[in-house]
Amino acid sequence: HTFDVAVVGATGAVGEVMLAMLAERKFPVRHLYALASQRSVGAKVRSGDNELTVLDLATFDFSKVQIGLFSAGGEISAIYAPKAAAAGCVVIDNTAHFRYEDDIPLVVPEVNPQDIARYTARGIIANPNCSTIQMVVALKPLYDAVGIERINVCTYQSVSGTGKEALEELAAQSRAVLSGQPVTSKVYPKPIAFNVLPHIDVFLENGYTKEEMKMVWETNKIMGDPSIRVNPTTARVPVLYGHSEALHIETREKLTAAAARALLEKAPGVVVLDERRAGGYPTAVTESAGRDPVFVGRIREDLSHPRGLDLWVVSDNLRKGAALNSIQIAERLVATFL
Ligand code: A2P
Ligand code: 11C
Repeated sequence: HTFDVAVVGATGAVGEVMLAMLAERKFPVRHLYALASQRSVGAKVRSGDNELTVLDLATFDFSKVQIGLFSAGGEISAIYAPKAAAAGCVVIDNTAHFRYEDDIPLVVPEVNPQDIARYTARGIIANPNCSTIQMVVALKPLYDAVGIERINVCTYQSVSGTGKEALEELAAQSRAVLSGQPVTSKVYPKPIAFNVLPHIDVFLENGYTKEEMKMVWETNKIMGDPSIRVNPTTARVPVLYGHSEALHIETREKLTAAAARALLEKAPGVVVLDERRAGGYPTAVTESAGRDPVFVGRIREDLSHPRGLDLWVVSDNLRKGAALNSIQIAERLVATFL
């Protein structure tokens, strides 16, 4: 059985990885359509050995496909995802637009695969935010064992989370700094090269940013437990690919670092790298960029809390944080429902 698939936002940072990973994972594709804005019509993109010509999203007939992988921004999904669903295409949407609606499942296959079945309500499945995905993959085995009351998390997020323009801005600013030229910022409000910005997405009334509140809302929804309290600070760092996170959690029952390590070592999608020596931990550049797992290190008991545990969690935001998670949802969808 094979499927016709459209990638919406095929020229973008996530879309390119979606095309590559469909080929890499041998997803059973019959016809693959690369869609983007009118600006890109006629451009060439690759999926494995195949070269595809980009088509205009605005005039595409979604009755030609059974699956649509959307990653062209929330405003595009708002318009085109319902149209595609009405034409009989199941949409897997990588934007925030539908995530918080009750009748839209929000899925991380390692955590709540059962929710995929609820796609029938609207024909849309939402893919969570990258920083949430890697956090819940790492926390699910600990949650199942001892419960989690509270999560304090600080993120160190790469610029590819913003998109292609941000990758170019970091490169251009880095060159400018190193050659003594003036630095100009367009994508971010302050320079990102050699800097850290405590700001991702827009500011909300409660003083948190939307990226931070995504981590709260999405964790509660994916874990199916509104009692987990989540307190995030999200920061942008001058890294190209891969988000890092320092998690400080309070479990319901005491869990030792050794027990947590044993649980994480057999958890799906997780690789533990925790050697308590120089370099014995995962980083975005050396372990995670271009690879699939959620890497976990620095596992230790919190000195300041009797049921506290600390973890360092790193994953490629374009892969497990976006394209890979969407394709894993699609793999389960076709295996069970289509
Ligand atoms: P395009 O390259 O034609 O602008 P990124 O997240 O890396 O910035 O990429 C955004 C993706 O969303 C690109 O593929 C971009 O296509 C696509 N996109 C942006 N605006 C539209 C639009 N109005 N219609 C279709 N695709 C769009
Ligand atoms: C970032 N997390 O790193 C964002 C990108 O809600 O899907 C993904 C935004 C989203 O900038």
